[in-house]
Amino acid sequence: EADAGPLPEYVEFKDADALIIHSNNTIETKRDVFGVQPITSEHQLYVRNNVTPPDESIVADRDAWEVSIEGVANPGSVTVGDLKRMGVETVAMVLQCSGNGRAFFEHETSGTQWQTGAAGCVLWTGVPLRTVVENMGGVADGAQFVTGTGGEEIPEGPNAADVMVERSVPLDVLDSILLAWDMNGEPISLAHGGPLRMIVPGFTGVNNVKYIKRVAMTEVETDALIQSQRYRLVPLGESGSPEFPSVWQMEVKSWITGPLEDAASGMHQITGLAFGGINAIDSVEVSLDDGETWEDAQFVAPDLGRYAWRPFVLAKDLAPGSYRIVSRATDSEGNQQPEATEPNQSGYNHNGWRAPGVDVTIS
Ligand code: MSS
Repeated sequence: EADAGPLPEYVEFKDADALIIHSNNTIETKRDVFGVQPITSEHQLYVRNNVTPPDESIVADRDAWEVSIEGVANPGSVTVGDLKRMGVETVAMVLQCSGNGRAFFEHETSGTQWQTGAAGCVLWTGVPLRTVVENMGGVADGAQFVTGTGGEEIPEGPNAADVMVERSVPLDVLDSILLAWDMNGEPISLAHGGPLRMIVPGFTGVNNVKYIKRVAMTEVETDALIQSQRYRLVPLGESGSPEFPSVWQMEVKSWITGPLEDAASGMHQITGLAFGGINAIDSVEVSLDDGETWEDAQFVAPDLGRYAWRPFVLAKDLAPGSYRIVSRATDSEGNQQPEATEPNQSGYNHNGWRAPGVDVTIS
């Protein structure tokens, strides 16, 4: 584990004690920090940037930020100020990096060895993209994807597509997408994509493009490297290419948040978090013997909607001994976390229940 601090300047406002700093642009929330919190504070939320974020000056006059809307009958630019007059909605959503849990795969993976903390559940407020598109005459004929472009300054030239953050998601999720300006009721910080971010509920982190400057309904997926070769479920030993599935929808997942350390015998509340990803969460079980026997856990916070996570508890009177505590969630479609996740080259979409288990000795 990396030491706390110093935090890079653009995330200086964060709580260093709550975070594992892997690098300047990969910062994870410590496992014990989550507890049973239904919403993750911005001070504790993980950060991941693929390229250097834009200058702080882009959040100086937020309402003036422009986003170009293309692939509609009447394309054009709109400002955040314009968007705020079109409509507003709020969604509670798990924001989770595609690589969260990479450290739990058995094969060697390059990339940040995230454990459980490249995830958080936050509230996004913004206008539904559907409303914006209807205001501009509707989706252009033939469109099949929503393609969002990040606002980083990318030097033009033949290599631009190798570094730019541009992601395409299927057009059939258009109705759930937001163009958001607030996170947890505050203007989105630069670190998390202010002044405007494209939010695709139920899709992994990378699809939620920060400082969005262009949204296009496109016939094909972008050829940016981050879409065409990276963030794909590539079989071991192969290299990234558009023939392999894109990392899009998140799957059902849960993990234990406590106890994480040895403790004295007696009454304990086993705690954790569970979410369904693209589907709602239905239920979660806990095992104290590495999956031999399971008991139903109980949700302890209101249901904040299909895309949110739900904290759970299981009260146990623990006698002295060794325990391996694991959790296994089921979504509203009956999908259950697998024991282990099928390996993929870059270690994306980990949701196996066994590997994130916690060893605790009770004395
Ligand atoms: N966006 C942009 N513009 N840029 C970058 O870099 N990254 C991604 C997303 N978006 C980016 C963007 C990723 S990759 C992630 S995870 C996310 O974001 C994160 O978020 P936060 O807010 O937490 O930082 Mo992985 O799948």
